[in-house]
Amino acid sequence: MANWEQIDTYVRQWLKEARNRIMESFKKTLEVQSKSDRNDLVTNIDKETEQFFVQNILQYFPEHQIIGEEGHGDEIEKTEGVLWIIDPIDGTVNFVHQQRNFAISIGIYENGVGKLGYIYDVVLDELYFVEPGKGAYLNGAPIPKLTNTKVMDAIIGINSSWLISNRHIPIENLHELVRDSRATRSLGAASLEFAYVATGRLDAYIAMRLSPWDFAAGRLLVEELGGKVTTVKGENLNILESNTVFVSTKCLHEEILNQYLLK
Ligand code: 2AM
Ligand code: CA
Repeated sequence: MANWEQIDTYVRQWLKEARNRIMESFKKTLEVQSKSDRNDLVTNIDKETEQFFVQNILQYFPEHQIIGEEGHGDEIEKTEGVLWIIDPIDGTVNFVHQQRNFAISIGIYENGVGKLGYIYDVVLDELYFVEPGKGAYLNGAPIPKLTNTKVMDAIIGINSSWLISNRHIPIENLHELVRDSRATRSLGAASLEFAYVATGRLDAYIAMRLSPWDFAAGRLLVEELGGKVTTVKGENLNILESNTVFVSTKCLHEEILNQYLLK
């Protein structure tokens, strides 16, 4: 049986250490490379931060499995045992261009069930933490349950590039949603957009392509607070695959799904 209290203590310690390293890195020159396309960036700090977590986890918990964005565990196909899903820097474009609005995201699952979730806004030193069934916290203070709202009063998180074209939802439907809502915002770091829905700063978040490390922690956080997390077609997310993602408070989820996304 995993000792979740002990794991939690270590994760918090490692997050602080990773923060110190990342803040120090601002004084040095970053090595930036492209991955799948020229706007899909990775830096030496993404890679070093992933390595830092992997080495620490395996030192104390050699039997645990780890999937990291920068390549660790990309062969993993099963959710048996304890599985860590890590994005060492979520929002790398923001990290490189803005030196803010990025986070470390860690979701820990046991046999496919979410056990602990961490989204750490490194620069603001804000830690969103969830232990499903036991509560969700921002820097130790309980986060209140989500309250519902209607589209006309809602702020929708969506990257405007999905309004130009996407393979999943007719763009006219998205244009209508944008027109009917109060406002749209795009932060450029999926885990923080989940955290924004969790804390009521956004009412919904829509993305057409997120990987497990982008949502592993965020979905646990939003679900704990009474929100709903599905694909843009309303289906369950597969934790080992890339998915479209639609995050929202419960009633708004139904309204957006029925009136816009599935119309
Ligand atoms: P990243 O910075 O860790 O790559 C940007 O809108 C958000 O989407 C970020 O959270 C970013 O994570 C994620 N993202 C960017 N490109 C992606 C891709 N090709 N697949 C999945 N997620 C991606
Ligand atoms: Ca990343």
